[in-house]
Amino acid sequence: MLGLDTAEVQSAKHGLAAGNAGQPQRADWTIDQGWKAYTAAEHGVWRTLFERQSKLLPGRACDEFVEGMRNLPIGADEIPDFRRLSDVLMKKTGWQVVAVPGLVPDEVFFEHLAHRRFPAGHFIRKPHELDYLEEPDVFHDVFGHVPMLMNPAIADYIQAYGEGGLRAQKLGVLDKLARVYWYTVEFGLLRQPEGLRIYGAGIASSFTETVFSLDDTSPNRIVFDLERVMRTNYRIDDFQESYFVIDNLEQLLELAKIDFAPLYRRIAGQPDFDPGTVRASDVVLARGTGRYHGDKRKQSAV
Ligand code: HBI
Ligand code: FE
Repeated sequence: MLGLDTAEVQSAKHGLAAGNAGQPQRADWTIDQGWKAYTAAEHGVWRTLFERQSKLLPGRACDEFVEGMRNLPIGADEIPDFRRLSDVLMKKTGWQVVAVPGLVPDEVFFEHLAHRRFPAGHFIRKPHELDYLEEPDVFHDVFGHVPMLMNPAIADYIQAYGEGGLRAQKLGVLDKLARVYWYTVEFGLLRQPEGLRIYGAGIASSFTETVFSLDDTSPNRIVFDLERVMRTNYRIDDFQESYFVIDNLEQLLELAKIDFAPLYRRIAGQPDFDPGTVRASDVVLARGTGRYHGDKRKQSAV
């Protein structure tokens, strides 16, 4: 290994791991973040993403997100160091951030969450992928999720999701529970006195969806209802057709206390809803025009 310094070894690992998990070295799929191996170009991508998102989020992200961000060692200059994040998070809500190569198997993901460890992708997207990527990278996971983990309600809720995920897997109903995570932790909106605000990490880490979710007339904005959401399919490859809105983060804590088993039984065999469906029983805050996804469907039909 003479002549190969640690940084080079680490970058070789980055190259291998980015977007391609391969065989995990540890059973829990964690890896070293390899912070020293990030290149100037990688820190530069972080800066680009950080700066444009930081301009957009005031007045759009919820107060809890803004406060969490303010109290964490997350800035424009460099990709954050997970150890420093964990030091602050641990004191505040008992969470840690651990590095993973990308998506990990559901069970591994749930085990981490159940133990208040948030698995974060260690790689950063390439300059040509600023607005779309398939696997969660360090910008989505750290910029999007970690500020919310400073909030005690979200902190407990995500742990409960990890525990609930393990149970749901055994019951064969994970698809139902995953929808709840999707429409809250990833794409949730919150009603605050000044108006609708973002708390979902999938939105908060996306330049284009931040604007679409709040300002576009296309999507539906519907008051969150647990059973309704459990029955609603979602889009993984594009903006959501519907967003579900809660009134405060403590509502999520209430959700975490519910025994889902009877709900799973009740909705078993009932039909699922398409992502864009509005039901008569919905409390609709804004009925979407559906224009955005309608146009796309027309284009792909040609
Ligand atoms: N792995 N790293 C990572 N991040 C996720 O958000 C993630 C995952 N594995 C599975 C998964 N999410 C979801 O499919 C579960 O929440 C159902
Ligand atoms: Fe996420």
